[in-house]
Amino acid sequence: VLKGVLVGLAVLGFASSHAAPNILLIVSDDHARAAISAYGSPHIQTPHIDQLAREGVRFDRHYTPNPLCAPSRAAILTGKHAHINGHRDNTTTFDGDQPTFPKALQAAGYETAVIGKWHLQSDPTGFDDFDVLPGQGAYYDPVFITREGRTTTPGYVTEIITEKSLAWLRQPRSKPFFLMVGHKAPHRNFIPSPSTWSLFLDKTYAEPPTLRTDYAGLNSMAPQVSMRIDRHMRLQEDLMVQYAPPALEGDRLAQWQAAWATQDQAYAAQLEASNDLLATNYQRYLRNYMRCVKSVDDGVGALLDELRRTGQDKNTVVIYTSDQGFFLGENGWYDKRWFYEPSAGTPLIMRRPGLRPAVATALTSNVDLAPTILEAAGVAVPADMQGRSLWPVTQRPTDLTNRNLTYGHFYESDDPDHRVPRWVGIATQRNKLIYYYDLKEWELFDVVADPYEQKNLWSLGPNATRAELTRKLVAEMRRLKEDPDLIFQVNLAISRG
Ligand code: SGN
Ligand code: CA
Repeated sequence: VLKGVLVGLAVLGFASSHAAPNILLIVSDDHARAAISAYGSPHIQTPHIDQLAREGVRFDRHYTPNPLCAPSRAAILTGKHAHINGHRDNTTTFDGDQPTFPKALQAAGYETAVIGKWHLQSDPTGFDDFDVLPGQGAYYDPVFITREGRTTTPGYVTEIITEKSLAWLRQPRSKPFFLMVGHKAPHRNFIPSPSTWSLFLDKTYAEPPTLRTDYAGLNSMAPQVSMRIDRHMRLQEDLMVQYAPPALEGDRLAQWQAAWATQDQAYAAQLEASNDLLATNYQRYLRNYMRCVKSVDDGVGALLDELRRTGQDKNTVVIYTSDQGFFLGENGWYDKRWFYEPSAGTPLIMRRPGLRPAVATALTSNVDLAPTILEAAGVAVPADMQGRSLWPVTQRPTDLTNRNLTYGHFYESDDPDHRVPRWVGIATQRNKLIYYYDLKEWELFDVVADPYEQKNLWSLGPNATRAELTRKLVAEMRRLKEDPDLIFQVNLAISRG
């Protein structure tokens, strides 16, 4: 560790002129890039996340290797892929005995805490303090788990997590801190705060060009998955028509009902007038999702204000990301799991004091966060971490231009709710190659010419690009020590063309 610190101090101008920096990592849940104005969202203004982007590095090709909540979080903590850290799906209990970056920070003298969404079933390890939601947590009157046990906190989850985080930041301390703030929002079922119930009523959300795709260019499961905004969103629990969160009773229930009655009527009237369930549901879905995002952005603003008020902004690295993205109507869908851009593509913004703002187009992954944070702290990165530090980009954005590939693997095979087929895939600057190994089907996209990923070029037959990409996929699987049986299957499928 000492050697790592010395190397870190020698390399980093920032770290050598300051004490070890504080680190604030904010991880929201299912927050699509398309719902952040810094990423060009037509749907919402997120001024506080935008401020981070204006003052930091915005990563435009950042991905989660496994577009599902718990595996993505395990990848963040360990810097390793699911087949190495053991966390392949949402039903697994995280092995908290394995090395993680919070443990390494703690060993290097950091005070560490995690507040909010955790979703890894076992109690957090590597954190001096934890105050986390059980499982998915609740939007209203959530239960939190600490070392002392479980308590119900009245109120709205995003605001409570922000308040708890502010309180933790205000505790006196002599050590540098690492705080991981996990927001539940804007996760399904997109229940907004009383402060946003009546927002965006006049807004009409632009429909993505693929809202009404016929799936003709895609794999055979794409038209069949249970992710359709018109067919699968539940009128009450998802669209919140004639619905109220179970926790609300008495006056709070009456207030909810008063605020929603006219919105429910407007929904019914729009449906009646248009006879277009997809368009009507889409508007209703996006409005509630964006309300949830608004609370997350406000929470980011409150934390940034607190750092500024205390002068800690000058010595704190702030990172904003999500566990993965989310479909906001692309392919007619909500939810995630696919390697397609809205789902596996993930926001990542990183600010450090004194940084020259930049946009990074390198292909990066959630497994890179652990080594990045360790390097930022001047702590040696364990050799077996599979991610690679993004910290150099905060010195010279061009340093990452050699990052030209990212890997993903989705494992869930028995989920009756969504039915997304398992896959392995790589993304490069120009292409995405996906192999659905249960379907034995391939997809190859030119993401530059076809950013909405509608034209599967695999069907054009063998060619040089295809040969090169399949070679790269197998090489990456070998490098990452993937299951040899799976590598064998992939090779076999390639040889059969
Ligand atoms: C719940 C949601 C799903 C979501 C999974 C996993 N359904 O089951 O929409 O994909 O969680 O999400 S809901 O009816 O409970 O809202 S994850 O982010 O935790 O992976
Ligand atoms: Ca998630």
